[in-house]
Amino acid sequence: MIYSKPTFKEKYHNFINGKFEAPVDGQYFDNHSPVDNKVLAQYPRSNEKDVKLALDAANDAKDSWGKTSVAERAEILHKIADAIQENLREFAEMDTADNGKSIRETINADVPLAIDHFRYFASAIRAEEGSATELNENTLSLVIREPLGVVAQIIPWNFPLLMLAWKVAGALAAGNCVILKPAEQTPASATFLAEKIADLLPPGVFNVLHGFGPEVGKPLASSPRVDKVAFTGETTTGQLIMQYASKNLNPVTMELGGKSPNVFFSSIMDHDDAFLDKCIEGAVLFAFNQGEVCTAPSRLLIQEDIYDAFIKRVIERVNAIKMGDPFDENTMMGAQASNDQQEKILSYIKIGKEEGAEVLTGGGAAKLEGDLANGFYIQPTMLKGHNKMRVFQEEIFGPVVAVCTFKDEAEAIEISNDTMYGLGAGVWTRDAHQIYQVPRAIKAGRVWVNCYHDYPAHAPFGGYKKSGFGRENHLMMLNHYRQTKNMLISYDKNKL
Ligand code: TXE
Repeated sequence: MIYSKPTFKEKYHNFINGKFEAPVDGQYFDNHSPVDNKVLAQYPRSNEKDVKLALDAANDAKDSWGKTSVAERAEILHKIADAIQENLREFAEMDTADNGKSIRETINADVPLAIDHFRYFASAIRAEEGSATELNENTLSLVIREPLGVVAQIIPWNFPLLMLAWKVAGALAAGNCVILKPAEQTPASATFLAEKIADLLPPGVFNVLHGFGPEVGKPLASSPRVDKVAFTGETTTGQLIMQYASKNLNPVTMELGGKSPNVFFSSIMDHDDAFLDKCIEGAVLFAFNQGEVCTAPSRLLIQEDIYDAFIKRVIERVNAIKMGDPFDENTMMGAQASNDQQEKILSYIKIGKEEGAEVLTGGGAAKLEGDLANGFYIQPTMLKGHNKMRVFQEEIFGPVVAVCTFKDEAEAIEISNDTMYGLGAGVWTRDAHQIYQVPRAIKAGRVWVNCYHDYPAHAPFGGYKKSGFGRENHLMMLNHYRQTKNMLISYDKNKL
């Protein structure tokens, strides 16, 4: 079945104070689809004047929203989930048109997961219990959580709706007002969501500002009228955003880049069975979402005694990946998110070749036919080399995996930890000792063992080292969006 590109209006607006507002200075930018490089629609090129309007709205709304009952907030979050569910196909088609990823991913993963994140936080806040401790017979310690107030959330383009859900669901559940800045490459689904939920939330609780990082993200993150900044994107952008927020001593959470190792031990080839097939699929997941995933398993580490046999089967599987029209439900890999992104990936493939890496498969742009010839497609590419090469150290953010071998467990751990990042990792083995000890030794916030690319709402996600800090999803996210108040109550009539 071939899905269709949704119909876009010519022009969209910001969503501020429960209404769609044209940008104050009347400037817009064209949003192109990476599928065929055609213009989808125009979005506001906002600046600090629009930021001020959103800040006014959110600050006006924060006290009353922060005081809504948990039950009321939970019900609203469920209704947001319902609204996405009712429009699942449109959201999927919109993200496919906007980002270029295949419809089978948006319809089966991105949108259902976004729904589940709203449902998870709706349920999680109902199940929370407080803490009261009797410190001695006359003193009670109460721990109370309060919303922070207004939070700025700046998100990237690789999972437009899902990254929104990761940020917004927890923040609203904790009782905050949100000002969201979607990536300029993928503004569509945030606006579509605002249309669908405009009547569900009081004005000012959820605001969407479109535009470019330095023009709208910077004044937002620098404002003393926000109480927290949450960011997902490139490590260097995260460092800038921390500087802006530091002027106000505002808390930040940072979900940044990665160069995740995916480690395959010899024991996987002890039997030719379903588990080995699963391992081969796991090795090919570098191409999932065109490799535009912060936890993409972009370094493939294979124990040297199984290298020849294993890599042969992995390459066969990579060569069977069906590239093509992202709207075709049989397509596994669609377009890269933008022209810039395609150029960046091609430049890294060139760097890899110049560094002496061996091209095992792929190695260039993919040529598609018709309108798709104008889109931004890359062949899934495997480069064999060693961990000191730039293609092993720097985030490419494309369907390019850097492959190397290792001798033993100690070397696998050493190579895994030898980058500045620490976001994700995969470990594949039949050995019970390795199943526990190797993930414990890898410095990364999420280590998948005998699986990969699973992102449940109730498991914490975040980075070590230069991959950031703070956690998203799971109950612990709520405390990144709340103040902790301690009340110490004395019942002693006499002593201080
Ligand atoms: O990211 P940016 P870009 C990596 C990936 C990719 C590279 C560049 O390697 O190739 O980053 O992508 C906003 N103040 N990741 O340029 O710049 C911007 O408008 C405030 C990894 O798109 O980090 C967008 O909304 N905001 C990654 C968001 O930041 C600013 C996901 C992300 O853009 C800003 C995306 C500024 N000065 C890219 N500059 C991951 N880890 O998931 C930009 N922005």
